[in-house]
Amino acid sequence: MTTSSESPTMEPNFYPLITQLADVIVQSWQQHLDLDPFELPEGLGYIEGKLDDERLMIRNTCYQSKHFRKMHLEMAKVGTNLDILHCVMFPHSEYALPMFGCDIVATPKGISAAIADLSPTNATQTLDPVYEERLLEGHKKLNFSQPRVLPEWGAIFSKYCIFIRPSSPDEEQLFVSRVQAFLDIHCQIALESQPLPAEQQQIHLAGQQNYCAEQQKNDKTRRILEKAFDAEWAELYFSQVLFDIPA
Ligand code: BLA
Repeated sequence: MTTSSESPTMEPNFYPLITQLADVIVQSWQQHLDLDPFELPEGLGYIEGKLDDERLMIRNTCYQSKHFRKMHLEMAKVGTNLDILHCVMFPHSEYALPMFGCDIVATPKGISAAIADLSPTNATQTLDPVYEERLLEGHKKLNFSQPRVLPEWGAIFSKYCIFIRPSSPDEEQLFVSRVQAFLDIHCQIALESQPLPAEQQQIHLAGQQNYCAEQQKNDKTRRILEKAFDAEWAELYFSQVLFDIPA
């Protein structure tokens, strides 16, 4: 394994939807929010490992803002057969905000999984009515031909969660436009939100802790990381980079 904070000199080629969505995400953050850099733990910004003699390359981009403790975008390449986009926006728990999360898993045959959600952090596992109001209209118009069934730990997601295998370029673009809508809605509502009284902040902190604990049950992600590195490193990466539980 080698770890380095430097970017590769060669720009890797990702599955086109991954590059497109990464641009949409970063542009949306830049458009709506005042961004400051967020430093990932030492040595975990740019990573290379080996998986079945194939290269694993992980590139992380990370920011913070007034309302978000950490906005993390990861693009990963596993050999020549698997491209991954992973993104999570962790709110500061002073605010009653949900978690934005998105994951795309692409193979040369197409995308096997595309998932995006605004996931509740409150005690009732429901979204605030201001989110409901803005999400409902667009949700009714969505029609994907290959919806996928969430794993057991997927109870953390909202009823607006999209989990699909896109079956055409049109469906890929429908997915991107829905993620764009999630980001616009989320950033706009975040900018208008005020800090909660201290006793209510605890609820949203617990909600984020639960979200991270459940996401860490994703064996498919863990297996990839364990094969490329080892179990100990996978645990470190899961708990310090992908889903670090805010203290
Ligand atoms: C599924 N995630 C997967 C799969 C792989 C990864 C290989 C299986 C694809 C399939 O079933 O078709 C791999 N994802 C990764 C890796 C990283 C990654 C290696 O992010 C990072 C290094 N996952 C998330 C986030 C969400 C998420 C933020 O990271 C949701 C907001 C969801 N990924 C998610 C879900 C599945 C998945 C629900 C399906 C799991 C299952 O079917 O059991």
